Amino acid sequence: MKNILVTGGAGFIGSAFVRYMLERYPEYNILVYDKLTYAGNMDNLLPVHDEPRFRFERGDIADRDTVRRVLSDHQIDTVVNFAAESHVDRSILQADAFIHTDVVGVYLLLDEAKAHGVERFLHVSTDEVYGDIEEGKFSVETDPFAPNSPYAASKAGGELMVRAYHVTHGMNTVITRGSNTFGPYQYPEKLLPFFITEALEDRPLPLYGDGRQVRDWLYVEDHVSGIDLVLHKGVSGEAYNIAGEDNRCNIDVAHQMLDLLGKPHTLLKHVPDRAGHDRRYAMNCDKLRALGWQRAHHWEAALEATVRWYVDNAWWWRKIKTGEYLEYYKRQYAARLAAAE
Ligand code: NAD
Ligand code: TDX
Repeated sequence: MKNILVTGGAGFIGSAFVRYMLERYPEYNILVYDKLTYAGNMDNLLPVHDEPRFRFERGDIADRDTVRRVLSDHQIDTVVNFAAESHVDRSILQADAFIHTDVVGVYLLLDEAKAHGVERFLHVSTDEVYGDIEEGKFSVETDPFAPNSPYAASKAGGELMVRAYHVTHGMNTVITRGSNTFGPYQYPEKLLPFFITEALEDRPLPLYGDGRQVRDWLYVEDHVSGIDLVLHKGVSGEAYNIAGEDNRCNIDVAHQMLDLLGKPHTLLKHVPDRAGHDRRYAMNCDKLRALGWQRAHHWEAALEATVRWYVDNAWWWRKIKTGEYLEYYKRQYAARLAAAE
């Protein structure tokens, strides 16, 4: 392993992975290949911009010719695929881009990686492929898929193609299924960065339904250390859950965040629920632990560090909250907030 292609490396988790890998492995070269959609942001890569082992090419994983050229020009031996449309609410509004990237794009990237003779292909997936998990149960890697949102279904489709290329073509693949990730540089449409940045401006925080939906919260640095371990030690053809094992409901998370900011809980508004909203995600992570992983960050400290980062880096999110973001905000929240209880 020497020349690693990181697709989607200008996004939230991909950029954290790039920063981590360049620091941890002085012998690796990293090429980020990213379409720079609304979620891709070169500011996320500013900390590594001057690093000679870092390169960037703009492109779409569903553009076969460019993928082929990039694999060859940069003598890529390893692919780590983060590229995705990643927001459930957007997939409910319109799913075309999800099928394009998370299904067709994954197929084309895999197919070109096979043709080029890539030695290792890691695909980043999600706990959402398991669907809604009843109280007391924790998903294991062999559980059946039951995706409920168009986003989750597109991720499940991409994953199944990775599996098929392993079984049919003998490709050396591994898959990670991460849980709800939070931390610095997360696009402010996801719950925590959205609520933190809105609260900083004393704006209402739209909590879907009763706010008692449970998510398994994972700090971004623990997510990328899990991916690193699976990349190096995961068994070919296998999938690995990466879970924070911090199962908390949205309303409690929101209250804790507001307390850290010193903002009133009255900013929270119960709004009409997300369609098809999964009530609970929860995963068992013993398989990854058996490879030697353990999380380094605990909830309280990680939440505090995250809140502090958005307070200190308003330059980063203020630039984003313009143009397309405001259009999306209006489509997603205007009617909901008008109907708030
Ligand atoms: P993100 O939306 O912040 O970033 C996605 C990146 O992919 C962006 O830089 C975007 O420009 C790029 N991209 C999108 N379409 C592309 C295409 N067709 N070709 C090339 N690049 C493209 O997403 P994220 O939160 O960093 O998630 C990264 C991966 O992790 C995704 O595969 C997601 O499904 C998965 N995941 C995310 C979470 C989470 O909580 N955020 C949890 C588990 C798994
Ligand atoms: O405005 C909101 N109000 C609200 O109540 C938003 C944006 C979210 N929520 C709720 C919905 C969920 O129960 O908060 C919870 C978290 O929502 P998101 O941040 O949208 O994440 P989720 O839908 O759980 O999916 C996330 O985890 C799995 C990531 O976005 C996915 O990319 C990942 O695969």
